[in-house]
Amino acid sequence: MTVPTAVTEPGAPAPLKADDFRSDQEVRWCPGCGDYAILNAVAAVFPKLGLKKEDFVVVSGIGCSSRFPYYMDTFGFHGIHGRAPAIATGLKASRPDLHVWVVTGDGDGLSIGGNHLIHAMRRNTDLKILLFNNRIYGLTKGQASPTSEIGKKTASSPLGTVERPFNPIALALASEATFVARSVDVYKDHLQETLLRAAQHRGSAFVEIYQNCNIFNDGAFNDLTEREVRETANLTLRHGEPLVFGAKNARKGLRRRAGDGKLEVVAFGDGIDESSLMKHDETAQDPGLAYALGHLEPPDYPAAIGVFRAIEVPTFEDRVWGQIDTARKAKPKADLAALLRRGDVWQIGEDGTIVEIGG
Ligand SMILES: Cc1ncc(C[n+]2csc(CCOP(=O)(O)OP(=O)(O)O)c2C)c(N)n1
Ligand code: SF4
Repeated sequence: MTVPTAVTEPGAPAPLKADDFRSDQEVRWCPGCGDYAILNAVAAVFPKLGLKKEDFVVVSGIGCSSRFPYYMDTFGFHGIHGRAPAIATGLKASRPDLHVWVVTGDGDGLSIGGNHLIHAMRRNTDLKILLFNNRIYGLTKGQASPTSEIGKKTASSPLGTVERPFNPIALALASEATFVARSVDVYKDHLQETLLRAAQHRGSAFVEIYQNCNIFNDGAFNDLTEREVRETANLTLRHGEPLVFGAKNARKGLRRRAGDGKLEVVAFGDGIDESSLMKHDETAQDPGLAYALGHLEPPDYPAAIGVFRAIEVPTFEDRVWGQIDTARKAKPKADLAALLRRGDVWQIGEDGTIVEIGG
């Protein structure tokens, strides 16, 4: 049940590098797809964990993003649509020593797989769950997904979608994930930092990654990522620090509005400085502020990126193995074969005869 330890013993093999985690498979994503940047970030983070390649398993569902396990030189499992969390939960429960990562898309994880995803997080299974959010179904050529905005015209919504989108951060918080974060495919350093934090967390670590699908939803995150707007459109969350954003000479921040308590943007000056702003507390037991931060978006607010929540509670597999240990101690001589044969059990012989072997 222990997490594998770093390879530090004398005579241990040389530390691994990002390239050691890349497989020899031809990468089949469209040129320019944001998935490449995420693959590079994951390959850069894995060696930092000091584990062996065979300690990692990457589990996916179906979608462009779910091709991920082929491109990593680790163990991997390309599952069926939406079922990566279920497969990963079974694996982690039976082999808690493995470092299990789930790669899923907004369609895979939030539509057909929504139920599986929320329960993996509710249980606090020690999984690192990366949700590639391109707000579209990429693999099936551009249908609306559960994160597509209202009015989005797609192959499946020619007049514009009429459905309200999911907010993945809110969903993860409501499911009681113990680590909830958001990053962006093109924010190389931020993405790596966030993935490393997720990797080091014990429990369900959910990371939403805004990912550009340049073929079917190009520019979906331009209002954050374009150079001219980056400084004002992004609020980077830092534990214990005030919620500040904006250009150096035009700093702004967030505070609670008197009266209704809603988050409001205030500009520095006229008595307003860092001390008048709210501070970010990723360890808060009450996820209320994290929930509000997860909903902020341009143009009225900056979009929050970083770690919204990081709390420690026992993991699913710790509880499962704790219970197994208790049961084993209570009945050290339990006989599984006898248990299975208890009651009315028959064996059918090759000649068709039935012999009663239980009861
Ligand atoms: C049971 C089942 N239903 C539907 C499909 C068709 N299908 C394949 S991938 C996909 C959605 C993929 O979208 P997303 O998870 O957002 O991944 P992306 O391709 O954008 O990375 C769908 C609906 C399927 N493969 N299996
Ligand atoms: S269709 Fe979109 S998500 Fe899929 S590989 Fe191409 S660019 Fe990437």
